[in-house]
Amino acid sequence: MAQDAKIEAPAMTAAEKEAAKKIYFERCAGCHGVLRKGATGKNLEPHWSKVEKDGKKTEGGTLALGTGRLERIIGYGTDGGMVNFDDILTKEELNLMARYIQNTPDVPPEFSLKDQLDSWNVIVPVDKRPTKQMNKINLSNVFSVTLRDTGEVALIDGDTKEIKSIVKTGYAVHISRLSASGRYVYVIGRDGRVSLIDLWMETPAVVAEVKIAFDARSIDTSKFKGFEDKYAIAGGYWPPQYTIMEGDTLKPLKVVSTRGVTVDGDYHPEPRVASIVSSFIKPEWVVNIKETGQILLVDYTDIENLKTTTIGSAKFLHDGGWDASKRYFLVAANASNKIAAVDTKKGTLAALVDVAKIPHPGRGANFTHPKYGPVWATGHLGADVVTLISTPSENAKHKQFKQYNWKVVQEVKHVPGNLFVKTHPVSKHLWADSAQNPEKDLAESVTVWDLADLSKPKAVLHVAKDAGLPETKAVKRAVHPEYSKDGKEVWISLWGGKTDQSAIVVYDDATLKVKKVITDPKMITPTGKFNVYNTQHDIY
Ligand code: DHE
Repeated sequence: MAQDAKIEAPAMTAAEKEAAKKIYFERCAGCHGVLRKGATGKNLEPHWSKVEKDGKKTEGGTLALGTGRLERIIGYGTDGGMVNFDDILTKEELNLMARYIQNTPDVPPEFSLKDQLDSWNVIVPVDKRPTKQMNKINLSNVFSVTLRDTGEVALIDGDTKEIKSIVKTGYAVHISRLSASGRYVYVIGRDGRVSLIDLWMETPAVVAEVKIAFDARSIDTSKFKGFEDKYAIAGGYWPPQYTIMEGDTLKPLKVVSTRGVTVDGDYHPEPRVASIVSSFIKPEWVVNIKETGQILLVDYTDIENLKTTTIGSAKFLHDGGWDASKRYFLVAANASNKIAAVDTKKGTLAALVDVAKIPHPGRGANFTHPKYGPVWATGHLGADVVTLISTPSENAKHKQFKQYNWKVVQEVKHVPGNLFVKTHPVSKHLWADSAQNPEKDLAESVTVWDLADLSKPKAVLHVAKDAGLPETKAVKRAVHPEYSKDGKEVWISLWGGKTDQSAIVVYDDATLKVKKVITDPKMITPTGKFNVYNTQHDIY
């Protein structure tokens, strides 16, 4: 689109800018980036131009779109995957955001090791903590549940379905991860606040906190033999960097910037840290850098002399999970429509697989396909399929499947707007949500397939209706299937508005019947749920 250099950005008062900045951080930065250079979402700079491979120059920008058009895009979304905000933002806020993004983005401040140390707070010192489990909860079947809009995490007993504790955390916790021992839960808020929860206390509570960034999504711990519970690592969206901390106190030890050059050879000022996972076969973390497409294998044996292997893959790395053997980590390069597979034993890229639009695996799902052997599954935000990729196996019985390795062996028909797929080693089912589908009924439902026959769904379960909550106009998104430790139950969050009654619906995986609807006035906007045992051992 031609860009008229004379167009000026709409004027804004300081108060308007402040209000817009807050909304941008909370609702937009995750997809479009703080500097608005785009990743999962489009570039939102006032002017941008890029030279395509054939030497053709393309120009565009928010200024050329103008306030009216931007208001409509933000309000109603687009076919390109932009979600609608007319049910979240008021008309005035839509106008405010349409004007704000035509102005030059502010560059937020950095956040140094000293800033992080200043924010560090050990609430219960290690020597004052219990030396054994002080409660009677079956800790390995506890679910750590994000209560997104209240900045809390609920710890729910998976056996009795009782909420055992609700702890204050950072804003909109993104994920929970477990220490190697299963004693500590690490959670990270979007605001970069890390909280360490000790499950051994009589009532599990936060024992240490630190802020590692202004904007963050990922955290994990050191899980290799000899390093259990020693370190934690958390990744920042802004500033683009990761921090290595002491595992039991969260004392920040080292900050490493991820600014650098993309796989195409261009410098990027905001390469955000996406998923992080701890290897079981080496003392390493796999750290996926979104905008550059570089996968870092960070060796934590000597953090003073940090050794990192940098593996080029594809731009816009996001979420991912292990294959069944836990040797290969498969990560979505979502806006590149690819899955990158890292061989963590060799420290090399095993494969770069072309898949349908915007893969979004969560952690993916591993099972043995009747025709193609071991496969890893990913859903898609932008396509109506669940993709199955064949993964290598050292089991002699799987020799005949080698020919399929790293190929897309099947695209199972689903609907667009999928966020998470899940199965369990003892389950005969594959579950997938469609939480971001524009149709209310589909957003409120999940689909289940029989692993022995993926030709058609076995059931589409309307989770919102099954919950029996009062019907409201607002969409109650059925999101994030998570198995119980024994693989016999599947828990689904119903993620509605902040003032709607929320619920977690627990299904029997064998019969697909509702076993329990967990509701509580204190359980507001549940999203991700992390079963202690399955998260500790990366079972999916
Ligand atoms: Fe997530 C995983 C980033 C929106 C719920 N999400 C991840 C991971 C990243 C990420 C990098 C992988 C972490 C890891 O494994 O170390 N998510 C982002 C975004 O940038 C994005 C697109 C926009 C944003 O502003 O945050 C985004 N995510 C969402 C949501 O809207 C969800 C549905 C609800 C919410 O809480 O905000 C959501 N993301 C989740 C969940 C996981 C996750 C539940 C963990 C999946 C798992 O099973 O491990």
